[in-house]
Amino acid sequence: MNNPVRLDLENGIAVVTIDNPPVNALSHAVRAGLLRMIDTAEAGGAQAIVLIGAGRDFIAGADISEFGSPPKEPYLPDLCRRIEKSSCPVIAVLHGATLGGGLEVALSAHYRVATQTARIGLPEVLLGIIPGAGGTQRLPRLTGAEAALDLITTGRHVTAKTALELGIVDHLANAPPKEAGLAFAENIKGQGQRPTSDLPQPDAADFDAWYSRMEQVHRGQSAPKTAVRAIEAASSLPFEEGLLRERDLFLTLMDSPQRAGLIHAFFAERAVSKLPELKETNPRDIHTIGILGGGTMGAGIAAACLLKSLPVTLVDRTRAAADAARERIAQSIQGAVKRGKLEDAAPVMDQLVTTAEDLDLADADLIIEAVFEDMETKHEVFARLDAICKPGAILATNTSYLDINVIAARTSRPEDVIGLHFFSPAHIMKLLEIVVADKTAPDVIATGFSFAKRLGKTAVRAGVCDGFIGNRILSRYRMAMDNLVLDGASPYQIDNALTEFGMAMGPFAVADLAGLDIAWAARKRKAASRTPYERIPTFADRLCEMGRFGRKTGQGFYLYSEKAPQGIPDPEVEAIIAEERAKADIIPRDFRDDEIVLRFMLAIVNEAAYILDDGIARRPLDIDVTLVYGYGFPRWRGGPMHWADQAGLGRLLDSLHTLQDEDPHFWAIAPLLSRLAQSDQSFADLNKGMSR
Ligand code: T1G
Repeated sequence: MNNPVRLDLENGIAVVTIDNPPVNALSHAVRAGLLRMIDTAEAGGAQAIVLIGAGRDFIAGADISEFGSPPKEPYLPDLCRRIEKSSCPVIAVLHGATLGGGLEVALSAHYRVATQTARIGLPEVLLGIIPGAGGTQRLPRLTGAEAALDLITTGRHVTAKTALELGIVDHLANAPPKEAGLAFAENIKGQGQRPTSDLPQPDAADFDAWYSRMEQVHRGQSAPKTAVRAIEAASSLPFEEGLLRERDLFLTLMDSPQRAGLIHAFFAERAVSKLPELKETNPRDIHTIGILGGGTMGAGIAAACLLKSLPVTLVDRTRAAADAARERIAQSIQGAVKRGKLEDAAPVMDQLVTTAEDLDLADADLIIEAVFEDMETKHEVFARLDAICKPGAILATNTSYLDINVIAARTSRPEDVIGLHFFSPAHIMKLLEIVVADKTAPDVIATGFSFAKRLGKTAVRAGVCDGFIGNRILSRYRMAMDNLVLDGASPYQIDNALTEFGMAMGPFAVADLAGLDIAWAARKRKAASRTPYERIPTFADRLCEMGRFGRKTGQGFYLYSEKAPQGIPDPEVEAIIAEERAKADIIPRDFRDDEIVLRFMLAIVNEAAYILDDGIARRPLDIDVTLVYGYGFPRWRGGPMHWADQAGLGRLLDSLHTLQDEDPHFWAIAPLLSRLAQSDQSFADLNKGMSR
């Protein structure tokens, strides 16, 4: 774009409009344009300057696609200083996204007016950085240190009304941005400039307490605790020195792998829905949802739909089962009320019909089956749905590993069949795997993605295989960790090493939560097809034989009690493991935490490379988003494929070769990984050109 900033004179007032779609980010051209227009307005003797954004947003912040390239002048902090020192009074009109550098521009203006649409915040910590253009120095001068600490360390957005209460804005307007700015300019005529930097320093807060809280809450992350130090500078240093301190801290974070990981995650989660078939196809209309099966998953999916105002008809086998499902759904909706997500449960519950009559699904536009995970049962269900549902209805299965091609073949309309794999609790977890079978029609895929968006979920396209993307990888890293236990590591050391690495939970704590009986049943089911090389976690079988199924039975790998709801290690489990090792003639050895983490990551990355080669995931970024949103992988590491690129594929390949010597079958190296490493390519190279 030639000139993304323009100036219009309106009765002696310069209206400067930033027009850089989609969100008016502060690209180099915008920064340069703003500087030029401030000069022009002053030279022309404007009485005031009104800053607005074209379209919905004021400014959504720095242009983060420029991060990682060498910065170009004018730099944002200098632009902000220039605005603040302008010889004309400057009024910023905050509307739509007014975030990050966008808010920093507004804080440098002399007056701030907000319209009702404004979403105001400094979300930099979510990108692994802190505000770098005076935000940590100016905001606390307006709001006090406590409120600034809260806003900057959470990165949360506030409404115009809250911003007024906090002292961030001077006035709320009920008019379009330009009119609001011009009217305000009239009102402040003759009042001159009012630089935020002239305001008194904020009082000190208990910065050390904030710092330790950030270390605890955001384990492993640098940005939130660094933000505390920057805000501390606002109360302890003169303004100019505070700016320099902020700059130093900001630049260190800009160079960090956490920043690179979080920016990768930001773009990856937007790229997952950029698929050729979605560009060319319109989704089908979805007004009503049918759900078959009212267990944990079915009820969770129903709650997810209801919370987004989609009417649901839920069918279970008996009236009593349907009533129980209604009760489960009501609890989830009540939970949303308690969490402040919803005001009143009643109108939401009014959109729900629970019944034992599957003919009631006849009019639904999208039917999601969430019955027992068993192929025979699924066959029956799909044959029935095929007979009942109207033409054009989408028949979805929530299976987490069964072959959807086989399920689709049971219907006369395989093109209408798709997998919608939700994660439990379905009304809370953000990930939805959209599993595309061989005959699924493109508009059905498009509908899956638009449905996910409607539910506020992040959808990833997956192909059909045992476990799709996520559970296939999970099963592989679980096996790697089980093998480590057999060889000498304790489940507690493994969980600890991986949570230190940043995983939300360790794999053994997760297994306890999911129920050890589930994996036990899967092991039994797969026993016949097991290869002779597969190692069996007999210690887990032993726990199950003792009725230790995890949290639901109060004991699994951990012991649970009212006093220790998160579980504590159990020496009895370690004794059982030792016995099983002895039976298998294994001489246990010690593993360092970094060896554990490396094996965990290699198991993921190697399996992911197979998944890419098999076409189950189209791009590495789809795998990154799956693991971050569905499996508690630390977002600030960008996802496993991004991690692998950072670690260096050549180095990882070397480590895999060493492991292959130890266990050639488990650690058989994915050809894609060798190809990439040998040609000096990365997973990021595979993402390129595939996300538009
Ligand atoms: N830079 C570049 N592109 C951006 C962008 C940004 N800041 N924000 C959004 N986009 C693109 C996005 O990739 C997508 O592109 C399109 O805009 C629409 O976004 C010095 C260092 C603004 C609330 O962190 O939170 O300022 O995919 O799909 O749901 O201190 O985007 O269509 O090609 O998300 O309506 C701080 C990040 C930067 C804001 C809009 N700012 N953005 O949400 O649409 S750091 C942020 C958002 C900074 C200074 C620092 C959201 C949104 P495409 P979208 P949306």
